[in-house]
Amino acid sequence: MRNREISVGDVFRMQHFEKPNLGGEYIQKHCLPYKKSAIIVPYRNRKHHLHTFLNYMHYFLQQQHISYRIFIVEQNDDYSFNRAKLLNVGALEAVNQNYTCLIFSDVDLLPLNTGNIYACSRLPRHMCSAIDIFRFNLPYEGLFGGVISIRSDQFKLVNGMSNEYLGWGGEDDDFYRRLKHHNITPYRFSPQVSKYTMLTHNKEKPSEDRFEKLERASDRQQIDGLTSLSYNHIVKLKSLYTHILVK
Ligand code: NGS
Repeated sequence: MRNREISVGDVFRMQHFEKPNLGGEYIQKHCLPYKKSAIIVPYRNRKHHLHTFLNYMHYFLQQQHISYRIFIVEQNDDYSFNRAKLLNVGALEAVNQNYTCLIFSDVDLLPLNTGNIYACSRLPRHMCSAIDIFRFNLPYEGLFGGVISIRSDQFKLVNGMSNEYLGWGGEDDDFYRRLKHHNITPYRFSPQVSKYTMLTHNKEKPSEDRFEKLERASDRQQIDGLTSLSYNHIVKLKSLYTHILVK
């Protein structure tokens, strides 16, 4: 496969893709998959983005000749959005279905280079270092949010993400610290390959206690994460994705 850059205009054009299996699973027909990628998306209340994301991502991922399934993990209450907890839930569901490669993606981020492979390697990867709204510049070196890949064994090793970040900001920095604590340093592909476009939306108000939580991040690592995760959920198989509704 040759790397190909996709123009932002083409992102919004309806592109052809093969119909995935019910639940948004796509299995390569011409080679047995060695590994399958779980694309896990925390979600609430952004129907328009979801529609664009699903149609574009199936098209994009199928260019990469990988096997994958898209999981949409939706928060079904009016409390502040808990992005990291939704990712923990999605990861557990994916692991239960034998996925060993986890790709966490926000619903508003669309990759523009087919060389940005949605698969896992030895180290976790920050996949979206060059986003158009930041003029394709990385805001800071330790940024580990937006779209990342990580193997499920590494995710379990660091006890997943913290469940305690309500509202916008900080949970990804906390996760980065967990990895560093275990001497795992994420890496990046070149900015050219890591190009994304972000779908437009109003900026959310940052949560007020995120810095306070971050300060005590390492104290909580053992007790706050996959080991303390409790939730109720319903799983439904939709034509383009597996829907996990979480309370
Ligand atoms: C940091 C946030 C991160 C966030 C990053 C990029 O300031 O959670 O900005 O945000 N950390 C804290 O607030 C402690 S972005 O510019 O992409 O909207 O991911």
